[in-house]
Amino acid sequence: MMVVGSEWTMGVDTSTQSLTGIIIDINKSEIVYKRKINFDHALPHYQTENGVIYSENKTVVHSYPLMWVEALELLFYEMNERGLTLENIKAISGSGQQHGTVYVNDLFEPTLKTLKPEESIKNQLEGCFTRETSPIWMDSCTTRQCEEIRNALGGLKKTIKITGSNTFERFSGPQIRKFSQKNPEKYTRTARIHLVSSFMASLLSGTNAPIDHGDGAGMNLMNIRTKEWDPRALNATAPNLLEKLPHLCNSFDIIGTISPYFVKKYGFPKECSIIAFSGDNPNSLIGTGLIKRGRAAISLGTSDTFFSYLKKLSLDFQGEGHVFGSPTGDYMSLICYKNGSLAREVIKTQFNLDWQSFSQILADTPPGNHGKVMLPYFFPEIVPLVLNPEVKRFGLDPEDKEGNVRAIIEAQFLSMRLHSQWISEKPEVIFATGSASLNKEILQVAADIFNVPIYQFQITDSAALGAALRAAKSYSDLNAVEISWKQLTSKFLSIQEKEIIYPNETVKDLYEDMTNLYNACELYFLGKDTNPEEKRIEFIKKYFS
Ligand code: XUL
Repeated sequence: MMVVGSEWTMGVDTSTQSLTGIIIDINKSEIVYKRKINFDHALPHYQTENGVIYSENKTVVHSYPLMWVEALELLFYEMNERGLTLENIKAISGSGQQHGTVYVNDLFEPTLKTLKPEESIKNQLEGCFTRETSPIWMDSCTTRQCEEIRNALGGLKKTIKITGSNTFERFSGPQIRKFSQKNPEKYTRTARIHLVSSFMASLLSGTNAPIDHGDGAGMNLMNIRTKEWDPRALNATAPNLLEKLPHLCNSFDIIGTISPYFVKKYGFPKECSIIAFSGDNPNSLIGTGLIKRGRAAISLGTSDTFFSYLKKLSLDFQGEGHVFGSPTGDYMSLICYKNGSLAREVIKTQFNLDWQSFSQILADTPPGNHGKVMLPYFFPEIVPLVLNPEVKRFGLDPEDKEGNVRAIIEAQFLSMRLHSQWISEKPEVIFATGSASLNKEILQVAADIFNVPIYQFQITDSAALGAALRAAKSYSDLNAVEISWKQLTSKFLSIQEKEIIYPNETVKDLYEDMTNLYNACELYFLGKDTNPEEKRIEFIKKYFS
């Protein structure tokens, strides 16, 4: 193919706290532009707290679809202001926080098709929603609906076999069911129910966009084997649901070209391809180069996730983990924690620390924390399921600054190690992404607990980068330029590698024992086992006396 001018692709990630755009030059293998728009700061009129709005008891957690729309336009406006040649952008893909649902009426699509460049999209879309706010992944108010759907599908095992996951409070199916039960009239008027990813893709393509298999798997509605909507799951969820859902598609499908609105208003080329958007975790799989066995990633963001590439479908019948589609067309496993960065922030703020002093404490305190253990349920937790948040400390004074800092970080990775044991493909290396992955001392704790090397990247926005790489792959395929996932990701990721953090072999046994101790504390908290105090004393005797 003859190369005329620069060839750029773009990834846009609509996450919980911000919207990030990354542009890559696919011939020069470099990042041309990166910008993060923080919702609280850039769009204060929505009055969000860390990008969301909480109900009083924190079980209902929503956000504003129009805020995401405004952030997207702000991103493009700034790109124009910076003098970027948007004509070079040949393809765009995107990423969205998973599970969140957007409810639009029958005006949505006709409005998208006729957007006027002299007005903002936000103003033009104002009358197009049947629900002004969207329940997002942090919402945990659908326990009843989870139970109802699970029972209708024949119980836990069957639900997992059909949809790839147990029913979870944040998953789209239970959320849709609750909306249809509480607001039947609004539900009836809903013409389409989008995920955050397909909603954002709809804006760019100017039409109701499909849902890809990666994000579709996080709904309890898609059959994980056939990758089609499962009629049993749809019937168990809400009436006439099939007609309200977008089509399903491959993550690598080109779903159209960019809507004329963006061509006229910002100068995108009219042939710019829009590639199916996907969830942030499937995008991060590509953005961290997880395209072969033996590799896993931890993403330390608003949510902490642990995920890995799966060549073959492998399900967690304990019901804690999930299997989603991978953008390569295979599968990925994932476990997700709500007590990620927001929980770390609580401890940091409580002791008036900055990240530097927080890290220094981690460097100065011993692995094993003198046997002090914390179960860090500052917010409702997903793994294990804790709906009524409570922080439980074992041998740990709430005022002990050093002890609490080390305890929260150890707890987060001990829990990941413990609850990822169902994943058949064991990691030999772990890639770290998300804002907290900048913190080397946090990663050292992870390396020691998992006893594997951790790779730190310079770009911590793996979801946006993954989307830009996915756009590059589909664009190359379209132009018959052969490039494998491996070639593509290594071109961009090898230059991003910052540091490898090696595990300290002398604490291997200590963390083996501490994982068992943590398990005992957790089981006790959940009412499934006796008080772990004796085990804790034994642990202290073995390692600290
Ligand atoms: C994954 C999950 C979160 C969101 C937000 O199941 O709920 O990771 O995707 O990042």
